[in-house]
Amino acid sequence: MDKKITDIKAEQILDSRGNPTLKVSVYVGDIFKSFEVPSGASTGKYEACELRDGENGKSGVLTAIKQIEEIIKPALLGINITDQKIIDETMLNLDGTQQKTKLGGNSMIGVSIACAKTAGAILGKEVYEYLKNLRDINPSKKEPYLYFNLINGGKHAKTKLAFQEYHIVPQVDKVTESVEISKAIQNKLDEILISKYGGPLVKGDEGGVALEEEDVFVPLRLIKQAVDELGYENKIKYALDVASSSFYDEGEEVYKFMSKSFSKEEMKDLYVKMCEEFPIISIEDPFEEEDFESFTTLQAIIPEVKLIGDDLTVTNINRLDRAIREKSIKGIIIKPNQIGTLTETLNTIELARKNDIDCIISHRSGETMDDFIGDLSYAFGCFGLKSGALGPKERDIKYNRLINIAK
Ligand code: 2PG
Ligand code: MG
Repeated sequence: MDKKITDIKAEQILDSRGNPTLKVSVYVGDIFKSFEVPSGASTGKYEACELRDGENGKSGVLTAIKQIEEIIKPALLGINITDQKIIDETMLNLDGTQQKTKLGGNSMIGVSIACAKTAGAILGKEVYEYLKNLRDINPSKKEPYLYFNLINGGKHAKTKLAFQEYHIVPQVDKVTESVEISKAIQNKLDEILISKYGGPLVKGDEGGVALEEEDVFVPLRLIKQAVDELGYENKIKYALDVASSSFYDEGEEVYKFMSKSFSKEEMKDLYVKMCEEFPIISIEDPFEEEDFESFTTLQAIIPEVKLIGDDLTVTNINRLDRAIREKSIKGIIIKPNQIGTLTETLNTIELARKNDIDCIISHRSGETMDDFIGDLSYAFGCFGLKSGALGPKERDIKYNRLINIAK
C-alpha cells in the first residue's frame, strides 16, 4: 500500500480554557488522523516556543497554521508516513532555531504526532503498538501509576495557595482500580471541604479544587483525612508539583509565599518536614528551573522520594543530561509539546530509562480532547501518567484510553 503523505491540514480550535490552539490532520490518501495540541500556563523558560499571533497571552494560532501550510506541508508531502525520524528531522532542519521559534513547537508537535497516529492507522495498529515499534525502551511498570491532582493552586487557580498540584497516587498495579480508589477519595474530599468551607466548590484548571488556603501543608492534611476516613492509608502515596519557578523572586533569590520569603535552605527544610509527615512518593520542581544544585542536595537528603524535573528539564535531552550528571532527579515529566517533535520526546525517554530515571507522561493545564498521552504512557511502560482530577472530559479521556488499552 502507498504510504506517502498526501495532505496536511491545520485549523484553530479551542482548548479547555477556551484559548485558541491547533488541530493538525495528516492524510495518506483517504486515511487521516489528527492531533490536538495542548498548552501550558506554568511553562518552563526553556520549552519549545508556542507560536501565537500576538505578543501577549494566548492569542490565535493562525501564524502557526500558516507555517504548517506554507513551509512544513510542502516539505513533507511524498515522505513515507512511517518514517517518523525523517519527518521530524525535516521539520527540525527547516526550523533551525534553538527553541523552534521559526516554525513553532506547537506547529511541529501537531504535525509530528498526527503523523504517528496516521502511520498507526495505515499499518492497522493501535497507536501504542505503533509507538512501541519505534523504540526499544526499558519499562518501569506494566501499567503506569496515575497521578490524580485533587487540589489546584499556583497558576492553575485564582487563590493564595502557591503550590500548584497536590496528587494522590494509588499504589496499585491496575489502572482500573486506581481510578476507582481515586473517585472514592475525591468524593470524600469534596464532602470534607464542603463541611469545612461551605459549597459550592470552585475548581481549578485541572479539575482539582481551588482552595482558599495559603498554608501549603493544609491541602495534604485535608486529602489525608479523606484517605484515612476511607481506610486507604496503605494504598495511597502523595505527590506534589510545586512549580516553584512561578513564585520565585529572581532579584531577591527567594521563594515568596504564605506572606513570607523562603531561602532555598528553608525550602529544603520545609520539604523534609513534609516528607516526614506524609508518605510522599515524588516532588516535582521543588526549586526554580535554573537551580540544579538545590535539586541535587535535596535528592541526597531524601533519597527515597523522587525529585521530578519538569520546568527544570522541559523534555529536553540536554537538560536531562545535565540533571543526570549532577544527580538532581530520579524522575522526569515528559510533555511532547515542551520539546516539539515525537522523535526528540522518545530520545529523552530513552536517555532517562538508560539512567534509571522514571518517566511521568503529563497533560498540560490547557488540554484538548486528544488521548495520545494515554498511548504514550502505556507503550513504553512509563512510571506514571498525570492527567488531572477525574471529571473534566479532557482529563478523563486520557485515563479512559489507558483503561481501554489495559483491557
Ligand atoms: C505542570 C503542568 C501540567 P502547565 O506544571 O506540570 O500539570 O502545568 O501545563 O500549566 O505547565
Ligand atoms: Mg509541572
